[in-house]
Amino acid sequence: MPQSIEIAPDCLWWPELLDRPAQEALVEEVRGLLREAPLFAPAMPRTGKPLSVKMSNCGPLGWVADVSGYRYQPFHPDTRAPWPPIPRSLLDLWDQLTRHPAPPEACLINWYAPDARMGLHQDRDETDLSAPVLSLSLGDTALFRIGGENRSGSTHSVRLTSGDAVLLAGRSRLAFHGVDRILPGTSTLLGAPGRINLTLRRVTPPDATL
Ligand SMILES: O=C(O)CCC(=O)C(=O)O
Ligand SMILES: [Mn+2]
Repeated sequence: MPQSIEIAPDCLWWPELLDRPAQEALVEEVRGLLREAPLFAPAMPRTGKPLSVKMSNCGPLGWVADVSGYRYQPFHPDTRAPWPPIPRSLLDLWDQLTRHPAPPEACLINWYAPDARMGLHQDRDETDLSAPVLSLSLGDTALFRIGGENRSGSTHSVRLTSGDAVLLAGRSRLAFHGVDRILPGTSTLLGAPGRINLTLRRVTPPDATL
């Protein structure tokens, strides 16, 4: 198991887990996924206010957000086509880093343009909250903020750089977290400023898909 740093209880960070060739290969896979399932513009429930991050998904389920709420669904909100499968390389990383007995069902693809951010939130739309959440960073550095299970609790930040992985597990599975901003121009990986984040999640209890 590669060396990790515990940045909050049971929240592990692997700085530069993926070397440059692995990052380049993953970016190529993501570009292919986005040709099949183009980025869509998620919106806040009720108000319909757009989020600054653009999104897509791969896997049997994808996370979507619109005026009617946050949810997982098996098809793209614009094209209505099923999401493409999760690449083998990501399934292998999930097995290696989570040791979770069931595979992820959703891989959210977040695209951060230079001015995009993600407010403090919990990942809690999954039915199976015992499974961890694994996130990978590609491209520009992000100021990632992590706290505890109460929104008003103390938080601290780490700089996630390209190739880093973060696992929200155990006591941090429901920790509040977010991205304050990205630092445009800190990576040459994408050939343009911006950041891709891939978030892998198990959504349903394992026997639900048997
Ligand atoms: O971009 C990140 O590092 C975090 C993404 C995230 O928290 C989410 O998609 O729920
Ligand atoms: Mn999250």
